[in-house]
Amino acid sequence: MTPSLPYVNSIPHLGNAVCVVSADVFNRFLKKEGCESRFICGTDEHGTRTEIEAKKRKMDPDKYCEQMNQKFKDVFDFIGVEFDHFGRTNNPVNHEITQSIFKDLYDKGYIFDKELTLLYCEKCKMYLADSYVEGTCPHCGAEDAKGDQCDNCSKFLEPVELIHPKCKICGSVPVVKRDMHIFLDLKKLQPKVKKWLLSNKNLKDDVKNFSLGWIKEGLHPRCISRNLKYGVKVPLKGFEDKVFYVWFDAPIGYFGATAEKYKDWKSWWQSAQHYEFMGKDNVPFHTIFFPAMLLGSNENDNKWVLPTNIGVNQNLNYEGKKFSKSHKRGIFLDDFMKLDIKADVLRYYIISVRSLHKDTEFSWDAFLGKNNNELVANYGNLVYRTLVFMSKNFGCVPDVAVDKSVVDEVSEKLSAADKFYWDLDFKEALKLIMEASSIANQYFQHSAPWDLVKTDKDKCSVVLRTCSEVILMLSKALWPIIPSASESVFKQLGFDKFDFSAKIKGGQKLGKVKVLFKKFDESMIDKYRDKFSGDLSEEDIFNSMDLRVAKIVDVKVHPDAKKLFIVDLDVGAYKKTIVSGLREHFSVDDLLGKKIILFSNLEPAKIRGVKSEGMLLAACGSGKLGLLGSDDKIGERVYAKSCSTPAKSVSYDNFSKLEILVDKDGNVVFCSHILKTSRGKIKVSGVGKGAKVC
Ligand code: B3M
Ligand code: ZN
Repeated sequence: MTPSLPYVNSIPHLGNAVCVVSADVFNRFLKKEGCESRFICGTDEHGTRTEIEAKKRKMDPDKYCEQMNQKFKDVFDFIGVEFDHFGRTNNPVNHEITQSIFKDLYDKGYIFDKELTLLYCEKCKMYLADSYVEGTCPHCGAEDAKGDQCDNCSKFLEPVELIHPKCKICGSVPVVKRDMHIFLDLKKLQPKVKKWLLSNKNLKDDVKNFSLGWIKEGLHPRCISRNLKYGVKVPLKGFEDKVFYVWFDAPIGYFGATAEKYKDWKSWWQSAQHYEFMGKDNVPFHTIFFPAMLLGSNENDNKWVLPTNIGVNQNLNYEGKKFSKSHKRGIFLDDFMKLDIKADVLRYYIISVRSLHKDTEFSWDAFLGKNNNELVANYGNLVYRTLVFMSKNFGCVPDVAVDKSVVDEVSEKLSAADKFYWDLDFKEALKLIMEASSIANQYFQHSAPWDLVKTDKDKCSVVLRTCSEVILMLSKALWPIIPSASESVFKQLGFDKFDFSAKIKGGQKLGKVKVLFKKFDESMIDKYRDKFSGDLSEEDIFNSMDLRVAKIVDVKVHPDAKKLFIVDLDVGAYKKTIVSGLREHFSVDDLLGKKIILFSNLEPAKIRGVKSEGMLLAACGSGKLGLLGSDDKIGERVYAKSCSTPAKSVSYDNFSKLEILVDKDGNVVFCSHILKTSRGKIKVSGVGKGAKVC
């Protein structure tokens, strides 16, 4: 069992975590089914990116990877992922296995060399390969295709195929150079891959058809060497200065990581079934490239087992946008560790939105909904109300028979859920388990044990025994998804520890009853949404500002600051007071009665003891200051391109990032749009072209 090996260079975000959590869920499910499994993962460490990141930190690449590898272990551990081993692709045994599989392929004639046209950045002094060169995809026209694959159409690419290539580091246009490289002859291996794909009965139709579609178009030989230092050396005369393409040694890393821990790694990989979990972009590497390598190597008397099935998830986005570390947008697992949210809630959410067919997203509102309406109100509520009531009135699980019809109904749902688990469709499995939980909740509600305890204690015992039985069944079924909560329920039911074979005994003493999940309140969710929304673009900031035509109705001198005025404004529907530093440039009479532009949702601040609730917009240039003004009605909105809903407040820091300038005709311009109200342009006088609104 393997999730794809995450690149070592950035801590996974929630979207990257989907395939790892999915694999953990399936691994736990296999344990429930009594299967022996090995759950292996590790960091994918080679490639240009690692060299650059290590250099930035003045570290040896291997040391840097070792450090990052530990961080990955920590974050995965935090979200309850229990690997049997989490290794590294840069370990000696992986180098060895990679070179030996390469030799198998070489011996059987699946490797050839060829002079290649490459892209070279003269400024960065390096060959541009893989993610270091970007350009337009020749197949689909997407503008940000990488040198080895287009994220939009998933097609494999060679850097020279890119239209308008650019160096990803410095943006310059690379030059073309020629060099000898080695190729894996996928064309020659194609019939074998096709045969395997057709014979695999487990792969989902869309995965299989997608891959067969590639075969139909015809596979092309793929360059598997790179001009880099950090990587697995190519063991071939004349190529000693080259290393393997990261996608050549990375999947072999599944074997390498296993070998780090288990002596019998080879016989395991040559006999056990192999389940793989990954995001959609990684599919062709696992249905074509890696199988081709293994099939070629098998001709040399190996018996590598090819993937039994592949669990594919589509992308998970963040609140409608892409996750971005550089823009501080979205939750990364290291951030998540610092929040007051249980890992089980995140696991539950990931599985409940994990889609095999379409992109989905993490949204804070949906996250709150899943927690409050499903975990708290359904499963959590069932457990808590049953156990609290039972503990108060009976002190143990009553020694009576269960209500068979309810248990049967729940069993039926749970068996159906198991089928979905086997089919790697965990979202559907979870849906059925939660339906089973609803059945029990309704049963509890309709039976009204709080009345029965007074009128018919025997019947009340049956209800509670039945609910306890169902809680045990649900907790076993949910353990793969929310392990900590399930284990806690076991303790609450009076068991020492979690055990799939556990059975309730009549009279069994209960443990300490605890709340499993807490309700999230809106304010916490608002806080987190704000925290992870990322840097705003200038346009976002401008659009979130509330600019209004306002009239100055009173001007007083600040009692404690000679340079400041206290200005009262009429904004139509409301009045505002601001503290302003205009005194150096204007007299009270200059200002009184004037219509100006108020930045009305600027974060309020106390200035020398007086609260200021906004700011007048003025442009300054060449030592002069001009107030922005308008003839329009008091209270009218001022905007640039179009009017949008303003934010609650905008910080001065954000405002100061904006470039709002006066043009040669005296217009005020933001992002080439003139500031205006619905009836006319905003004016400014006394300053010239280039004066900046501040
Ligand atoms: N590291 C790509 C990724 O993290 C790559 C997977 C390797 S699996 C052998 O998405
Ligand atoms: Zn460059």
